[in-house]
Amino acid sequence: MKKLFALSAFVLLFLNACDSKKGSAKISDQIRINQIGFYPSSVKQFTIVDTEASTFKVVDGYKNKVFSGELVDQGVWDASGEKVMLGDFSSFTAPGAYYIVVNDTIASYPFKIQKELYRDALRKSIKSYYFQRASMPIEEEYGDIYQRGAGHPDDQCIYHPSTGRTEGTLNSPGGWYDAGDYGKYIVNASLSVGQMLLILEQFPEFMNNVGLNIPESGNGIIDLWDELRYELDWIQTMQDDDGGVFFKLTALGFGGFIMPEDYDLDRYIRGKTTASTLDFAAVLAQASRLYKDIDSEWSAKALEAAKKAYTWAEQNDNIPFKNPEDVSTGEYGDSEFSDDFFWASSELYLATKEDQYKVAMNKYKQEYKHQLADSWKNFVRNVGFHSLLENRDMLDTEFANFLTQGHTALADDILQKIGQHPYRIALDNYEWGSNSDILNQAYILCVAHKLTDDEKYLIGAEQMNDYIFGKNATGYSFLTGFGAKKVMFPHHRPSGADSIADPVPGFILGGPNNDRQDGHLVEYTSEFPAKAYMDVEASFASNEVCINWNAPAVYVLGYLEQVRK
Ligand code: 9MR
Repeated sequence: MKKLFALSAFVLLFLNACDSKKGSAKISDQIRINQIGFYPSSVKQFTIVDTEASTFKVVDGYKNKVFSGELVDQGVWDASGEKVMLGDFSSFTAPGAYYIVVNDTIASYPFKIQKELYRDALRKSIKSYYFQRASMPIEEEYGDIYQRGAGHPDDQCIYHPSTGRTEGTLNSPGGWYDAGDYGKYIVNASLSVGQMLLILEQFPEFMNNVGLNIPESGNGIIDLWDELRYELDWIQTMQDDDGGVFFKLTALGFGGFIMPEDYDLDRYIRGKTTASTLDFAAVLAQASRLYKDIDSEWSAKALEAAKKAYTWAEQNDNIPFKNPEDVSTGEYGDSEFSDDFFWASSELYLATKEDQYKVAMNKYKQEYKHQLADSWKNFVRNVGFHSLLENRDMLDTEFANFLTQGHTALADDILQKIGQHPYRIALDNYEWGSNSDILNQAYILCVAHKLTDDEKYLIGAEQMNDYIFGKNATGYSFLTGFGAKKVMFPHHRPSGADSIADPVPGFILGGPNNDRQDGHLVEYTSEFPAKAYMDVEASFASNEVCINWNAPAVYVLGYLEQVRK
């Protein structure tokens, strides 16, 4: 937390300095810029809306003009209803703290140009998972002012009638809370861990330098591995003796905004499904491969569990999940399983090199379609692609080339959209969790960069990432605790109940959602899709946090920190 205070103090000092020195220029929401800033070598762009101005200046904290440039008209953006101009100062590379000034009257929020730009954001976005840990206290030593008691022992979870059982309980402690609610859901847990495993696979040495100050720190294992393991160990408790995997562990409803330790609703286990079983198989096979050298015993057990789950899913290949009538917690509804089969068989093949999984992978050959990833559902398939691409040397050359071409074609589509978009993003649909769609597209571009070493993909990933930190139609920085225009009221039970003004740091918010499923509770101030976001606690549809929204942020920030020097 001390760092957070230091950062806020810096922002305030800087803003004050700006106030006294920048004449009549006032900080304005009209300028939308990444409020963290830019690496020296990055493309540096911002938007300004509803202005007649045609030029801008980059000014340092002492009012010295260090760069001037032209604003380029982008027309009216239908999704925000604003006339957008774009400014670009990429050729300015000197490290320092700056702001944009237009017409000598309006100024942007301050930003920096520096190396290791996202180190703190990366650390905090991973640390947010520690704050989501169920069944153990968050101690002051690790959680600072966000310390809290242990919530949800989950040692005697009741089998809901949908499991077909009438007696006994399940011991299923640990794992992370899914989101602003206290549920634990296998499909989303698997996806989130699967996405973060890739950064560890690609850059283990780098991630070894990203210390988190969690209870396991100092045990000789990379902290991110330990954090993921906390979730993976819970995931394994959800497997039934026959290999099938229960769908979720939640109360019957969401419950109020209280701390985890004050929660006293009964916790239920819901029935086994095809998707939960396959996603379990996939992530445990992936983890078993990557944990082999760290803990061979754990790795072997994880692989056995994955194989058993896969066999169950083959025999039960069409069991969707539907909330029973008395249950209103998250559904993660999905009745299309070819993507889950694809991810699971790909990971099992990579983990075992066994022919049966290769055959299974080929069974879904017609489905080798790289997905743009609008919504978590589609990213399941991509996780399989990314693991295969990272291990191309294990594949037939023809197949490896086919996958590489598919991925770069998808990345090129994204780049083309970015090039035509006034905000230089590729999103055209604002749905639930739209910020994760942005980050997942950036994720795809990072993978394309890793494959090809072509700078254009890295630039695209950064342009998308700028959106998250303020270059968006709301002007908010969408990572809690970061940026000058901060989100203060996330739909996150501990942040709402802990009596601390600032929310728990390091969470990605859902973002603009034009479906406004919470419209009966929240008065949205804009009719426009790209502005369908409200920083109010009640807004579960636009202002919640979620483990699968943070996962691509961890990957993208980790990738940029590793690659951008
Ligand atoms: O991210 C999920 C989104 O795609 C769905 O439209 C929405 C409604 O089913 O649920 C979202 O996931 C929520 C989950 O069901 C429960 N925990 C909070 C998740 C984020 O809002």
